[in-house]
Amino acid sequence: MAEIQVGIIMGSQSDWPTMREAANILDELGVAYEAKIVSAHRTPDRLWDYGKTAAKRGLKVIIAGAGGAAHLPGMMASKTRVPVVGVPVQTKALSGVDSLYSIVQMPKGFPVATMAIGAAGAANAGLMAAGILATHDDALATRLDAWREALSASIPDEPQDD
Ligand code: RP5
Repeated sequence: MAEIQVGIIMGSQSDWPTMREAANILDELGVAYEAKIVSAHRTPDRLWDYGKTAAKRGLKVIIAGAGGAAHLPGMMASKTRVPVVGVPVQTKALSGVDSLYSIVQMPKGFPVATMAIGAAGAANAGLMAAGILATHDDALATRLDAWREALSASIPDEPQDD
């Protein structure tokens, strides 16, 4: 089995429908990943252990999604040098602007590469992780180029009536 180089973590089971978009992209591109629930507030010890061991376990990118007071991506970035890609999960109360602001405005020294709110952001997180890995993986780079070309080719020249 391929070595797991991407960790997808999320604050709650309720984040999975969003974060699955990242997993779907990685499946399409043949990138091995793990998916775990790691909550900054509900399971802080789990967060600490995950961050402490991430680099040693061979993770190259961590995709972290959370909603509301979304501290998971930033706290993970504080605990590991493995690059963290943050996904603000859309919330009912504030539509995910709360999540975005909680994730994006990191202090100097602990970056989180913050994606768009919701499903598009999660899918882009998968593509971002694949792009990072592709800098050192020619076969993946070829698959990613083909994925991007297929997307471009699927866009019609002209709009259609329904
Ligand atoms: C955050 O609280 C999670 O990331 C989730 O987006 C949000 C709500 O969690 P649940 O109450 O649905 O478990 O920690």
